Amino acid sequence: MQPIFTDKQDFIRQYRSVCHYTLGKHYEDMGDTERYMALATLIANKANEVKTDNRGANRKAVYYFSLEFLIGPLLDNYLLNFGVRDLVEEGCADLGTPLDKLIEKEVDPGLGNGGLGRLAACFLDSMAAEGMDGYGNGMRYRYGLFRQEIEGGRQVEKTDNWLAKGYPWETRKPESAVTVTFGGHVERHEENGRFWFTLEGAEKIRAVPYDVPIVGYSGTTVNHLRLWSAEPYNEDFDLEAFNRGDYADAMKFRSDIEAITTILYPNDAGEHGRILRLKQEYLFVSAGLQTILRDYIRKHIRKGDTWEDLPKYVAIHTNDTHPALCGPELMRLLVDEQGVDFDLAFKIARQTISYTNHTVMPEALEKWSINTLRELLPRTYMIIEEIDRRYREGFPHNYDNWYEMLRDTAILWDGQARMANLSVIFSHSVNGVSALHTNIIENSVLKTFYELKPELFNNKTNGVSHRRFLGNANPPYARLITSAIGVGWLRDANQLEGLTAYENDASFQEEFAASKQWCKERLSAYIEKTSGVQLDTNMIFDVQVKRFHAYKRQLLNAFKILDIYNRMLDDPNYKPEPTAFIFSGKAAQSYTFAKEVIRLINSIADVVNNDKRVNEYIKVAFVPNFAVSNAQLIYSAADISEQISWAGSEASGTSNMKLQMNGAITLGTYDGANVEICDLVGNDNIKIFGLRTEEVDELRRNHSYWAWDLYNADRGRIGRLIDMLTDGSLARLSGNFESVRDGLMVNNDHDLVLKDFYSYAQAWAELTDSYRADRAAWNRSAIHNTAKSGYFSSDRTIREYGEDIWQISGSASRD
Ligand code: 26V
Repeated sequence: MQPIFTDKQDFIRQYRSVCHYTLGKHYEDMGDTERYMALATLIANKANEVKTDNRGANRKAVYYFSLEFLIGPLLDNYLLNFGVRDLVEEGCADLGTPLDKLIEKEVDPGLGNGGLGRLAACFLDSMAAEGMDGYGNGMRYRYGLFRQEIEGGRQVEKTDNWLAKGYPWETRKPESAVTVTFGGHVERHEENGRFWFTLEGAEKIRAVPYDVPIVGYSGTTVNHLRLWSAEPYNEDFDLEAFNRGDYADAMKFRSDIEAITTILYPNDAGEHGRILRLKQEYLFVSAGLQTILRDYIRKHIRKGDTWEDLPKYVAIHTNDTHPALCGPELMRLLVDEQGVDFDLAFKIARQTISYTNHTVMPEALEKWSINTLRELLPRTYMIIEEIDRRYREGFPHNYDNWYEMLRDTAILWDGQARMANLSVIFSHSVNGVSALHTNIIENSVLKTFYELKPELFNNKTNGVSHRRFLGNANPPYARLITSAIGVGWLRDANQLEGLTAYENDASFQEEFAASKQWCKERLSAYIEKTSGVQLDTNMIFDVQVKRFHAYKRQLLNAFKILDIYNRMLDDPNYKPEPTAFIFSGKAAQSYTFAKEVIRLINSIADVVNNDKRVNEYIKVAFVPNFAVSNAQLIYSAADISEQISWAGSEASGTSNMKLQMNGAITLGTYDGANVEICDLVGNDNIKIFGLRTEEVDELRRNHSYWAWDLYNADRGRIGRLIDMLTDGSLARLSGNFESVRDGLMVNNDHDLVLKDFYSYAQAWAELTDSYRADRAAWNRSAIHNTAKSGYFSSDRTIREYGEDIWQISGSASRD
């Protein structure tokens, strides 16, 4: 692979020339945003030039279908992957604006909610790094997930107009547009005993793709992420209405259609806009599949392969149930448009499609009303109905409880289509995202399917892009690691294991501490700018950053802080190890409880940070608008990683992995991938607390937990925390917290916040005591955490998907 720039001078010359021909200006006449735009355009052009058409047509490709891709800023990552980061940094410094200043100008597209969307982006990075033909298929939302501002402690949602200045990484591909239809009715035709179906009178929509190049590490493989945008099928609008002055009427056709790709639905969005959400799911599924089949005809059918060969060349992966219509839609295209026999089409679909489940929360399992499906997608629904009918017909009756088993697994039941069941029935592989989670789906969420077909199920423990979340996010630590073990860890994260040889090295420990200090200073400057809170960088940085959700228990963390506060006020001799508690994350607009927890944390911050009696010891900061870009600043600066969901609730978690990589010690429950972190780093290098999954299950089965018992038994501590929610102690900023109190005391503390409280408070005290007692030991443990984090590179995860599910291996050599 030729380097994209031969040297610094070559880079400067090409950069200047892009300034000139794309923006029509000299570098010297541009502001920083324009300079960023020109640099991003230059790198995007380089990526598009590599765009890997150098592969044989006979290689298998995987298409990763996801409604969410949280790709984050790309420039810094692509410079690293192309191996020109240092050279470009020097070139930019020579020219005038330092690279860091340009990187700050990049938008961070909010095309996802949280872990699921970021995982999809990490997978794109790893597929390209591993040299796989791996493509993303998703949606180009006009507005990303809302921008979060905090006013009076409350989350306020503002539109995220990420495309306002244009997006230099995307290329519109009108020549690859396809037609997607909604509504209409199905007509049956028959000729010589053969029959077929057509869809009549449907509304046509034009789906136009925008491609974003995905640059793999070393720059040899460049794949793409294809994002679909909905546009009118034709522009024959009502000229008469327009001429009458009824502009809104004349243009209504346009806004109805464009609505499909206008916004990203927030997780836990409630009932609003459900039909629009279903249209989104169908649009990117149908458009993506049409593209795949069109390519397959060109590359394979014309050369003599048959449709039966499709699974040899194509794997389609569905990220949760959002793309679940892939199965029936692929069948529709094969049967109606390519004349493939129904049974064969089903077989092809199953061999091609695989599915990952990402949650055990019952409210997140998608269901659609049969009436809605039938009306919106008459022909695709017909196929679902036929597959469901055959499933029932062929269901084994040799089980005593066959009826219950059928009820659990059929696609259609009680007027609803259950998308998880649809996904399982149309897939050859179903996986969970951590060992514990896979266990739970096998033994409860999808239990009956597991009984019927255990061979379908497998685990793929999540991973994260170590290049982005360590290499880009933590420059001083990345340099230190490279100076110790060489640069090979960027390609092969397992090489981080080599750091175990340095764990006990005093000077390495000191340099690690210095890199942490640098990151803390960078973060505290950011926090001061964005939330006005000043943090002392000598404090422990204790971090909980993720979506706000009851099961993730930010409330437990908030109670711990209040408890430390109370104890300090009661006992002037009690001095905790100075700690900054840092929170960040969004709550869904309609998720009242989660939003109240955000307001609570900001109210606690208001009280604690303004109380001179305590604020040399404890500080609380809420970082607004959590996104990939500020996440990178936070992970790298953390000492303690809070992973405190109740056991059995968090499918995997991925911030736990990103924080571990950066040398933070996990304070967590035995949940999700925390279990595997614990196995890898050993009990001495993690702090586990709280009920185990089996204990939670048992307590829920026996109804043996009564929150009021804890309140009454400990009025002075637990009771006091509850009372503070409503007695005005925290009300100064924006009032009391009645609904939070009700969640605990009226709904009997569903998320076991009070139940796990003592164990948690004690674990925190022990962990921070150990920080105070022996800093060298702490640093050793932190370095050990990094050394053992190679397993959590998404490169490893992707290799496992490739081998076990997709039957694809990458071309990247692992030297
Ligand atoms: C559900 C819905 C429902 C309605 C509208 C939008 C929407 C968007 C997403 C979801 C499901 C979210 C599931 C999810 O995010 N799971 C997370 O996946 C991570 C990657 O596997 C994992 O680390 C987290 O533990 C898991 O919560």
